[in-house]
Amino acid sequence: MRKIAVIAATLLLLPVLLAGCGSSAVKEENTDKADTKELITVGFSQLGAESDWRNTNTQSMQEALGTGNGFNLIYKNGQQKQANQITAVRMFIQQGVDYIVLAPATEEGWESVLTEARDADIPVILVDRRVDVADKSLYSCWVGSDFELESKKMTAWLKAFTERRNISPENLHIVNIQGSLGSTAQIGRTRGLANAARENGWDLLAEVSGDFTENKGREVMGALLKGHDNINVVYCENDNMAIGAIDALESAGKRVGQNIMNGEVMVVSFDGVNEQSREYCREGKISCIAECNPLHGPRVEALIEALENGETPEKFNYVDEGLFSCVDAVKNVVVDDTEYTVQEP
Ligand code: GYE
Repeated sequence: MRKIAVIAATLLLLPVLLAGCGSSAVKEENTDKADTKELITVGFSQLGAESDWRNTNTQSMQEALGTGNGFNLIYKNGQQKQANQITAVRMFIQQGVDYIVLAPATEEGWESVLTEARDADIPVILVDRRVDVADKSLYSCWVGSDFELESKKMTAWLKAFTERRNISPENLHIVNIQGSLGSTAQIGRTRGLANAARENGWDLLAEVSGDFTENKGREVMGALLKGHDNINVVYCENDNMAIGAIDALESAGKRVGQNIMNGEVMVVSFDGVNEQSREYCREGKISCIAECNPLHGPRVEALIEALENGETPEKFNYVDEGLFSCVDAVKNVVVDDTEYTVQEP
């Protein structure tokens, strides 16, 4: 596809190249254009700009897939709406890009547009969340996090914390402020908590989506406080919602912290990207953060390179992640036979 474009562009340029031999200005212009032809064009459909994690992820992609590294990146923000992303992918297909990178908002509903991309011979690389399609050959590969593992680490931390402080399981009254419903991050993090609550006998009072944004986190927390008077753990599926939730808790006269048998509300969350949440974690306002690594750019760059070389990269590529907390009751957790040392953010 690219080769054809290069040949066509060169043919179009030929008269200019021949006519402009004596003029340095024309030569310069031609050299620039010739350089552009070498770039690999990537259409990147990012799902939105809802969180600090997302913005860092976008930045990582823009840096790795910049012209300096041989790419021409076309970035489209889907504003958290799948319909916008489908339009963007169709536009990339029409433009004849070399690769499509898709960070899908939700898992369902991608079959048609991914089939269109395959029919156009454009490889698709998924980043962050996944798509639920029966035919896995509709995308080349995926890079992202194991969201359920993040949640297992978090709930292992919570279990260890309650054991160290002699808090019996039925005394945990938890609300889950979920991410955008139907997204892989939400599904994994919600499932991990629901399983742990069932296994440990925790009281899971409510699950409500805060759409991964600070404002929604604040709003949902306010509503939850009106509906329940015994909440002592708030499990937020990302840091931005945790920041909003803490605001709502404090505005309602609650104290956030670890003394949950004496009226404090424990907040835990995911990401560890945003500086305010890391500061809250150092202060103990957020008791634990399961890290979610947004730096996918260099990995996507390497995957494209592999595809360019005719290699078949691993289908699923996981990033490494840890656990942050400054509550000294828990030093490490073990999940699926792997030990994770709790780190300072
Ligand atoms: O945790 C959240 C973002 O899908 C991992 O989406 C991503 C999540 C991330 O909005 O902050």
